Amino acid sequence: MNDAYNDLVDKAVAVMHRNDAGDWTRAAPNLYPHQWSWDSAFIAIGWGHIDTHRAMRELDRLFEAQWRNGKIPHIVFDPDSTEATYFPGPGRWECPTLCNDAPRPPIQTSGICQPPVHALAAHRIWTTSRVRNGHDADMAEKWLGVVYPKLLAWHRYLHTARDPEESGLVSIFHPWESGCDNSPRWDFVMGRLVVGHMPAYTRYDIGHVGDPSQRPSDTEYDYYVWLVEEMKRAGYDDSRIYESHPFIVKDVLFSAILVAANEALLEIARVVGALDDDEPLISEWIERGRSGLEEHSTGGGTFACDYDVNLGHRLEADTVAAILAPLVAGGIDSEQRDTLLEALDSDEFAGNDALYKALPPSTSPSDPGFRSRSYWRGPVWPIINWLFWWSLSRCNADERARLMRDETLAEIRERGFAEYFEPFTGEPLGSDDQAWTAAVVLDWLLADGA
Ligand code: 9WN
Repeated sequence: MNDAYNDLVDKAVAVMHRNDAGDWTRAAPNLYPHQWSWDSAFIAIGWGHIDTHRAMRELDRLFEAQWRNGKIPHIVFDPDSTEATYFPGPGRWECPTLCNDAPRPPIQTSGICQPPVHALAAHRIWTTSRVRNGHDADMAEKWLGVVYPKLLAWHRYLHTARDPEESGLVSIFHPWESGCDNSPRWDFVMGRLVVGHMPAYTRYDIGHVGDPSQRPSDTEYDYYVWLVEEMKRAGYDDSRIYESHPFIVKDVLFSAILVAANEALLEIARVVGALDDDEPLISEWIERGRSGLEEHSTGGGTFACDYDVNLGHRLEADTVAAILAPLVAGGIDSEQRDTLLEALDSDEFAGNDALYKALPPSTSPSDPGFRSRSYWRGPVWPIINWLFWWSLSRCNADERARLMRDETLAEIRERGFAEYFEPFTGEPLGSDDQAWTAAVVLDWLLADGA
């Protein structure tokens, strides 16, 4: 590790400790005072470089809230927090009242899920522990045996309840499930929603961020809350939701992450001795996922494209997901890889000379939905860059992967541990002290060979 970065490691560790709630980590101090699913997986990777046991505990606490049907909820609420910190809180979701699959109080969760990065995290905690020392490696290996069935149940849920068509692609029921909430990817479907009568609500996010232009609009929030009300009416029953829900979308990035997570799961199955039993199933999931992505693509099978299940058509938007999804899913040939790299380094994304750093805006500046300071409509996200780095390394684009890592580290060193950054000025946006931003810094700077 370059000495210039020692200081950044110390700062990242301090961010992790400031968000640490004991056996789980707040996604951010005020804006996100609970445990979020995909944040928690990245955060666990970060903890893996500080304390293997704490990393394992992070994911254990998330899995303790796993639904009976296998779903990992997108939020596990802090039992000591009040409703007046984050909206919607447990009182609005009403999961245990409406659905027998939801965990019982005192565990309280939301009713939706987020991208399945957990098997990747579990696998990475184990590989990190092997570099740390023999004791940690033994402990992590035993732990893999405990989490393996939970991960398998989670992936099974996604491949069945969320893909009844067996298309290989996962259907999401809410933009929050994508993790890329107000991305223009969802504008077409969201724009057709008709919001009915629902109880009034108060947003707390704007109070924490201050500047509303960095967050989704009130209209977008009404849509979000309305979709929650629709799922509540269906008792969070996936097959009932599938019958009439207005937002059923095949999300290519979510699906690609599931392919990569299935590959990690296969490796975990090998470590825990479950390969003979489960390999055929997991391999089939991987194959199905890759062919689903190929089917739902543009540019001669290269760029991934989301799909509206209700209307049966493609959702075209110029966002990083189109390039990142095929890279994350892997299994591409060198010609496809080069086409994707060319798109990544074009004017539309990381090759734009006006950028603060050579980092891809979440939405291309030429997309009509682009807004440079608004959340997923343009800003640069460190965890997206980590996913780029990880998948570029996997497809032998090491130099490109290093540039992605180094530019992101430089931005964070200069501008702090923000949730996201304005692409042209580097202005830190959203929350300060975002835990997963610190976690990817730790992974980049402390992983063996960094
Ligand atoms: C809704 C916690 C989460 C991330 C998401 C990000 C944002 C929540 C919100 O924050 O979403 O889930 O209230 O805006 O979009 O990716 O997991 O960091």
